[in-house]
Amino acid sequence: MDVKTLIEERVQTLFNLSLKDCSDEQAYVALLSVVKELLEDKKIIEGDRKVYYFSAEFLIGKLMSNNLINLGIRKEVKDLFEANGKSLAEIEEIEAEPSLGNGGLGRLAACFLDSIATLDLPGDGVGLNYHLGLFKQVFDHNKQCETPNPWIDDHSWLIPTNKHYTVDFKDFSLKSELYDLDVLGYKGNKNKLHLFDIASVDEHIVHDGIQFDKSNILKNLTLFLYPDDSDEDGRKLRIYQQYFMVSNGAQMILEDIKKRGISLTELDKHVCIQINDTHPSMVIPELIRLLMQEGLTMKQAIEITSKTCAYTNHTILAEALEKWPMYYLEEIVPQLVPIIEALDAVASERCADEKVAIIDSNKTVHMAHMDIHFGFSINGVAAIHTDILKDTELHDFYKLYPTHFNNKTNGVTFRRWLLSCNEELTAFIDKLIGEGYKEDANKLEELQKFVDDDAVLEELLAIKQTKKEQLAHVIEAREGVKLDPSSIFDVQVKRLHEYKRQQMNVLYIIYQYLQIKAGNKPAHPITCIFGAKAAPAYILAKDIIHTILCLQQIIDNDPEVSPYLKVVMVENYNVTYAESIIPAADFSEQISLASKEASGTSNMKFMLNGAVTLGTDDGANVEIHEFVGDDNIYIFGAKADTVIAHYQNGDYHPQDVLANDPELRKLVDFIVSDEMKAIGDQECLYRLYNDMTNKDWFMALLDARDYIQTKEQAIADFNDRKEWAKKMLINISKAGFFSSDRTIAQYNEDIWKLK
Ligand code: GPQ
Repeated sequence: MDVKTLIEERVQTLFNLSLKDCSDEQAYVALLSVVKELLEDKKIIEGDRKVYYFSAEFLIGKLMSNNLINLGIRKEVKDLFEANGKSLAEIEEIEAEPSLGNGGLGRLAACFLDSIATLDLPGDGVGLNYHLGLFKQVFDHNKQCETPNPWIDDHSWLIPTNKHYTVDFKDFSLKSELYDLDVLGYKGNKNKLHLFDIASVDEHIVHDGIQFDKSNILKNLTLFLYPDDSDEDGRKLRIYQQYFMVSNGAQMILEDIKKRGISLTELDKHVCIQINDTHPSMVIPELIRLLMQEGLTMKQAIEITSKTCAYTNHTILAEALEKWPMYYLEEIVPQLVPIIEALDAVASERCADEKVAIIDSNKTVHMAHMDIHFGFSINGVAAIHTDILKDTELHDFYKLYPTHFNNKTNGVTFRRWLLSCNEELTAFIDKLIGEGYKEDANKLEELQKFVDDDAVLEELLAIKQTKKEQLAHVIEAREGVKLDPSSIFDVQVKRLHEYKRQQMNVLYIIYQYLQIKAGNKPAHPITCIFGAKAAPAYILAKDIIHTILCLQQIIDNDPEVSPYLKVVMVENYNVTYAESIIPAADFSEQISLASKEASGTSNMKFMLNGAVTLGTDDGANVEIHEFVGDDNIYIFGAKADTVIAHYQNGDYHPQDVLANDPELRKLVDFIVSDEMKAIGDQECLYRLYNDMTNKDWFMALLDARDYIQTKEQAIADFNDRKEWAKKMLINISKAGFFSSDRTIAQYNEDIWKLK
């Protein structure tokens, strides 16, 4: 039966209505039920060897649109709804976005699952089923407040399974429940995302935002992703979560191997476990423990585990490399302690230097060190990132294991970040070069032949305009803020972190504000769009949000300024929001302090959608720069080696910069001006001001001047519409390398070696 008939009949059976007469909600429920069945009928990708991607986060976004695309039926369904007076886009809105991730790391995991299935490789995700997600961000009095983000309802895609495992902690054991999500490849077969949970979790213990008793593990284990770890109970809860995730995953893998009649001594020939940053690192001692339980010697178990596990590093920020006091592990998972001690002993035989020790002299366990000593591969996520790991941050390990280090520059799935979120651009590209690029993204290069074709350039600008108008509608509906779609849409959307330097963007806004007040209008009106969540315990990040929201208010209320400058920070930025913001962007802000952004992935999504990058030579910006050339990107700021030297010499002081640049001082001073203090919280404003003027650990002042000048140049260039459209076209045509299909092919070639 064709899909149209299936849907029509389903509405009839479920609601006794015709598609024309049913509500959008009813249409959604019927569509969901049909699509779930189509997924169920898909074959599971098989192979002798399989990868398991262990990750604390899977920021998968809504699934309907993606599933329709990968089933190859989106157009049919869209037409059917249209013929019945309904909009597929509106119906897709109804789905709640799963809240299983935080930022780039989690979104990368989701893109990877899509590409693994698309390349027809056997590979499953392993994670946790957080009921209330990270948190839902709401703004109150220009401040971020956190509330629960429930997303599981009767219409979720989760598939209950009958699989259960027992996970032992020191004081109790937990029986897990496993929920699966189908991950369908583009016009292909499927893999699974396995999300572990327990039945006793109780959402009712949450009060006053996202407060709850952090010691009540039975009720809180899978409530939230990244529970506040500013106190000891919070840190211990994270260990409970991590061990629960990896023990379940490891048990599931061994069960499958045994069922297939394979000897556990052959495990590494059939399984590869990719450890996504350090959150799942305890899988190493846990797998060793389980193998020993099955009768292997410790030596055998260590050897097999080392040949099975591979580690991806996503950061060089020392504070993001997890370390746990040994006594936490003794209190929670004492069964791992002798194994970790044994691993530490083996590691120190290989190298006695404490810098590479697993357990240091303070009895702290360094999770990344365990991964590197006892995994067979360690990779960074962009060329410059891997180089910095080798040369600086992990240099001592590189000397020990030079052949284990490799780079895998990140990528994004074009199914979601072009086909699904930008139908207009997709249709236009189809018309210009055919659909081959959907299977082989490098074919986007063929767009180059239109670089002097005026009609093509004009159409590209027209599509961007359409996407900007659509975004303006979304933002008006959701935030109550009216945007001018003829202004430049300048976008910085990402987690709020000092190293990403939203505070430097703030200085630009203050600069522009003061310029306009002084009678100097910008070359083109500009709208600065932000989206960012701050970790609940990250005070300074919240101060930056407060400052942005105060500026937004001041500018909104100033008729002298608001026709030329607008600021909007959207509430609860998430994947769904990104899908309307990214296609509408003119400028892509990628302004991290060089050396600090491991890769970035929004930079890739923006270029794919024809935005031009304003960025530092950091992360994957470096590779984007190489691909598009100097004329099609705006690079500014200190280079990574300069920055690293400043840290090594301890010779960067914001006061030195300010002493030489009175103009810049005025911008910083504005943060604590009367205007700001009249509407803002003085404590927050002064805390940010004092930090920026006395510490400025991520050197925003160092690059601020260059940043402002570069952005002014970009605004001026924007006015030459034809030249700008060429930049857009070249960015799109060079985006092919950043498809996660390429990234996954490389993981497979160098690390996983699946069929
Ligand atoms: N990343 Cl360590 C996160 O989103 N969360 C984390 O905890 C860590 C890294 C990001 C990183 O900041 C980006 O530069 C990368 O593009 C992204 O991981 C994926 O590799």
